[in-house]
Amino acid sequence: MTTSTSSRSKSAIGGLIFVLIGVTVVSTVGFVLHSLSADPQKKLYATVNGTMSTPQGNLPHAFITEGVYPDLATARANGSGANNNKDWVQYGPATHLVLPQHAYVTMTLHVYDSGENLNNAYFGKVVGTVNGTMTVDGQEVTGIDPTQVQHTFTLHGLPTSTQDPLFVNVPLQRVATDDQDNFLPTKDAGTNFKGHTVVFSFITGGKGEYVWNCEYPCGDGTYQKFGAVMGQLGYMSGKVTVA
Ligand SMILES: [Cu+2]
Repeated sequence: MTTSTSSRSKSAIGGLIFVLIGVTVVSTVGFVLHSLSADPQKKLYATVNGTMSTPQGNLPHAFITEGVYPDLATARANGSGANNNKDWVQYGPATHLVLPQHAYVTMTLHVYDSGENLNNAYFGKVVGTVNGTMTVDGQEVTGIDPTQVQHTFTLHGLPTSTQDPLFVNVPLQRVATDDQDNFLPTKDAGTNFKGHTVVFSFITGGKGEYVWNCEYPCGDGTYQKFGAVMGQLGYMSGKVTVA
């Protein structure tokens, strides 16, 4: 009798320990995944200023500005990269952008990096913007030479999503370099002649969660230049919340 009670309580304790281990494993995994996907910087909110008349009626006109930098020092010199610790190419000051729903969004990118060839010429085209165009240093274009790209801003949804589709691709014109890899001055006063200014607009639908990334392989050689920076949130990829 005593034996059977004690073995029953032993197996109850064993069961409890098993459950506790299970809970610990699940919460540790959850915590790790959560911290890996946490925003590396503060969110950047688009500011609304006036309205824009569009085929979909008068929409709030929202503005948002980001920079694209070749390294941490250039990012910091331009007020970006405060929370970044890797000396990598990077977008800034934020990689989680918040845009208003049903709005005409004008995005300005000041871009300071050099570059090479795209591995997929598709991303050299402007896709999903108003009129299918962007301006580069004030000149309207529908794409750029795929050998002259520094990075891309490619905004998209997730395949399983039920929210409104949103796809924008903008290739960013590289800054030319001399044969010692020094940046050559540009003609763009908006970047103090150190980069290019890229402006484009697109129209948001309803609320949703989207992601963006760079489609120019700018990482290290781990896998076809898709290693390092291309695999870490907060530099060449991030989130877009339409709220
Ligand atoms: Cu990139």
